Amino acid sequence: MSDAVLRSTQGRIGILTVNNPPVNALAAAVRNGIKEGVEAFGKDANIDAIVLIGGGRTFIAGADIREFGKPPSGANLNDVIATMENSPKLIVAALHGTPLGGGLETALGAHYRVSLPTTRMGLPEVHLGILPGAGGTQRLPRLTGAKYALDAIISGRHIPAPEAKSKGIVDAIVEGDLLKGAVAHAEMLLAQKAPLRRVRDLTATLESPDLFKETEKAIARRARGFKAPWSIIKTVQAAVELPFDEGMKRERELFVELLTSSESAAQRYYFFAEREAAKVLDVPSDTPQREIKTGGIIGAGTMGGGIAMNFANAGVPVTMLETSKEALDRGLKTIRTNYENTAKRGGMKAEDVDKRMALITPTLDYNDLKDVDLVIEAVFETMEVKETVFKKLDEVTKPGTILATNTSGLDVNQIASYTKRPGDVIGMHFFSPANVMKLLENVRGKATEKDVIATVMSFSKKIGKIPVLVGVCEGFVGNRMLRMRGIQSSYMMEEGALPQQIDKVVFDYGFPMGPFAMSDLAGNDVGWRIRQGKKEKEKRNVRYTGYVADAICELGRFGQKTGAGYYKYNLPDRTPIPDPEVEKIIEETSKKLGITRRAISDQEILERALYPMVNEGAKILEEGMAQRALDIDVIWVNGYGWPVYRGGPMWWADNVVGLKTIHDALLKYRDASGDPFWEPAPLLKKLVQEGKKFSTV
Ligand code: T1G
Repeated sequence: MSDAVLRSTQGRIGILTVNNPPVNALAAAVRNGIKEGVEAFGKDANIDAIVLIGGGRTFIAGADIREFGKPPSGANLNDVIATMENSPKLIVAALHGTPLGGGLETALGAHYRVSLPTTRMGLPEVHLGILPGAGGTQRLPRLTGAKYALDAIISGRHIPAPEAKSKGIVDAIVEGDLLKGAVAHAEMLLAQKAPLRRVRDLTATLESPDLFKETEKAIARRARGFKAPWSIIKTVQAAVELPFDEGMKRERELFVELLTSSESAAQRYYFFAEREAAKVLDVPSDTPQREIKTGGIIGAGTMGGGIAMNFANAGVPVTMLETSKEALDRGLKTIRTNYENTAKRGGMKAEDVDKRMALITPTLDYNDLKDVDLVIEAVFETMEVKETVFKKLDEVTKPGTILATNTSGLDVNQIASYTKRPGDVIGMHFFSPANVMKLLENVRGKATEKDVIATVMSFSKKIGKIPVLVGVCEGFVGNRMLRMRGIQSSYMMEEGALPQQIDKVVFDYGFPMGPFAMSDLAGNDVGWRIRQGKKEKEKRNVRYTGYVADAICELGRFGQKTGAGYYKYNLPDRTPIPDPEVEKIIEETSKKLGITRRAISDQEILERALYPMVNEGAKILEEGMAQRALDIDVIWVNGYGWPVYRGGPMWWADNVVGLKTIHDALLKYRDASGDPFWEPAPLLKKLVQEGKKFSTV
């Protein structure tokens, strides 16, 4: 008997406690332990009922994802659950923490379920590119009806216990000591001679005959490119239309199909990558951290305001500084409007709007920041302004205050050099809108102290962000790689492709939109001013990328905000419409550049848009600007819309395309264009020679 499932008794109640920290994942030993425990108590004349409970912080949080793809060992989960369901002794599952996936499915195999009020349960397999493969798609609809089950399984959301009770997923909410409550509940059921109620015997009600068709329509946009949501619809349909065992067969077929798909392999990789990215290789997890009880924000503009909201959302008081009362009032007004809109959409309680606003203190005086623990500067992106701000912060804030800059590409080491405490300076690059976007690129300067890094990485999680640590280089990781796609997209436009063709290829690959629609959204004038500022056009032996972009900007085509950019827009409708005017500008530009336009295939567009990003990723890795390839993937999936079912640029290169294919294609384009832009990164060459992957770096 392994100690993955501990057996004990209380009176005539047998207790099975799952003991597999940190989240009681259903590893083989756990599956065996539950099955053997139920069978043993089933034969034990001194036992009348069984309670299944999780030790530690949660009931079973699902199958052990690390076991996927490995040869099966131990009892099959469906057999374990069938053993529970067919047990001669009444079984009560006692739920706390996060009973998820196979964990909730196991609980649905019990005859009754009780839960703490704080428990959050669900079937989130869709986030791993699969579906519940242990009866969840057949049993949940039998408890809640098809409509609710379909939404719960397609969204993969965590269901709060009170809602689960109202839907019949759990039978009772237990306050205080869960085990005591569960044993009492079992004894009450025994006293009532309650039946051995099997969920499989219930009927899955279909609330409306068009449910499945309507659901397909409803999810079409957000489920684009994913496989699992569509299979989930088929499984719940089977639950409604087929007898239980046939429905289970259908579930198994579709489960195995998804489990062996590249999409699920990518999403399972990403599950662990996101967690690994939070760890810093040379900063141990027990590194002492500085306490962040209060914050300060310099700048109440779009970024500053959004960042301040993150603090308030996490209950951390924050002081927001601006140079003028107008700017301060404008910033506060925007924040309040954002909160009020969220409350209108039901995303927060109306009374919480004032509570959050009360945590944000406006000021015009730097001295009001002297005692804060963390200051984040979000002012205009010029080094002159950064210098003024950091010299002032160095002067007024107490020793130990962490000084962070939200710059999206300026040299963090230079900014740190404006202070006498460069070890306390770090970059915290938020993405717009800062109160919504999950990604946070934390930028480690050459002097940044380890306790500052440890503090900022965990504080990032506290404010609901997914932190990734990167080094100081132009554009850090995300923008630096994005620039590569931008360069080739401009060149392909001059050589023969049109914005709508390039955007369609990138969109069909799975990005929310292509580079030109994105530029129209962000405003083409932003890049135009930067190009003019940097006099890029005059640079010798660097092929300029802005000929077409400049031409449309000179006509005031700044994008959505002016109703025209690379596309035209029938505002307020923001659907991009291809514009013959732009086509004419592009053709004239090609002529001026002496370029004979040619047909460019979608495959060439995909390669020229994405392969240089992978190559730049290799350079970033070899320069140590990212710790691991997975960090780059987390940045791209979370901050730049890389479809998660493709894993991210580095995983995709490693596992779908293959590094040799990319390497050889780069050489092909180099030789065809003579442009050193295409030179494969030394790391890529080395890995190809050694037959290795980015994941090994
Ligand atoms: N398998 C293996 N390891 C897991 C795991 C799992 N299911 N869940 C978590 N871990 C590890 C995680 O990698 C981390 O490790 C540590 O536990 C703490 O996790 C048949 C097939 C439970 C809400 O999708 O959503 O059941 O980094 O940092 O923020 O139908 O983990 O410390 O080394 O995330 O408090 C379905 C996945 C599986 C739930 C806790 N279940 N887990 O969040 O901690 S598929 C899930 C979570 C399935 C059946 C199918 C979260 C959590 P390390 P953490 P957390």
